[in-house]
Amino acid sequence: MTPTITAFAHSPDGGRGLARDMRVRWALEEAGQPYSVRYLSFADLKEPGYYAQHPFGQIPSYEEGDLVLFESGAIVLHIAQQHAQLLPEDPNARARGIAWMFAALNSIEPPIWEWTMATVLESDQSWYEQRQHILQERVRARLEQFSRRLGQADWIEDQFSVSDLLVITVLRILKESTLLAEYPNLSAYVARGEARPAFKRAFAAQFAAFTGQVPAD
Ligand code: GTB
Repeated sequence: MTPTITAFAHSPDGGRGLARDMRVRWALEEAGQPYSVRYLSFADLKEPGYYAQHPFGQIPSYEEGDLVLFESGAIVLHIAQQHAQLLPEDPNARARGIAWMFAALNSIEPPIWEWTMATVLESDQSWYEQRQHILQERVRARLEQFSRRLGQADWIEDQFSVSDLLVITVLRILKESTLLAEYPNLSAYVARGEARPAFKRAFAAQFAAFTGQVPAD
C-alpha cells in the first residue's frame, strides 16, 4: 500500500529541506518505497479533522492503510523496521541503531533547535548576544562530542543506516551557520549524506513542491 505523508503547502524553510517531512521523504527514498504527499496550509494543520491524525497539528504525519502515525522519528523508525538496508537485523546492532535515532532527536537536536529558534525569535532582545553565546556553546559541546565519536568514519556504524539519516537531517539545520564548519569531519559527513541518490530525490521532491512545480494532491 502506498503511504501518504503530509507536508507544508508553502514551507517556511524556503525549499531547503529543513522541515521534518524531509526525513520521512529521505527514508522512503532509501527504502525504494513510492509515496504520495498531502500538502497542507498552516490553517489546515489546526483543523479538527487533522488533529484527529496529528495531536499537535503539525507536519509530518503518515498514513498507510489503517495505520496513522505522527512524529518524524517514529515514522522513520516504522519505515526502517521494514527495510534491512536502513536498520541492521542483528538485534544488538539494531538496538544501537535505534539508540542513535533517539540520540539524534533527544541529545543532538535540542541544543541546535533552541539556538535556531533564538536566532529567529529573539534577535530584538537586549540580552540576545549574551544568550546566543550560551546557546552556541551548548551546540559546540554536542558537536565536539559527536565529532570525536564519528572520527574519520564514513558512518556511525559500518554501513549507512537510518541513524545517520536522522543525525544528518539534524546537523543540516546548522548548514548555513559557521558552527558546523568548525568540525570538518561533520561537514564532510553531512555532505556524504547529501550525496546519496535517495537524499537528492527527496530534496528535489520537496524543493519542487516549494517552487510550485508539483501540483498538490
Ligand atoms: N517532533 C515533531 C516531529 O519530529 O515530527 C515536530 C514536528 C514539527 O515541528 N513540525 C513543524 C510544524 O508542523 C514543521 S517542521 N509546525 C507548524 C505548527 O506547529 O503549527 C519544523 C520546522 C519548521 C520550519 C523550518 N524552517 O523554516 O526552516 C524548519 C523546521
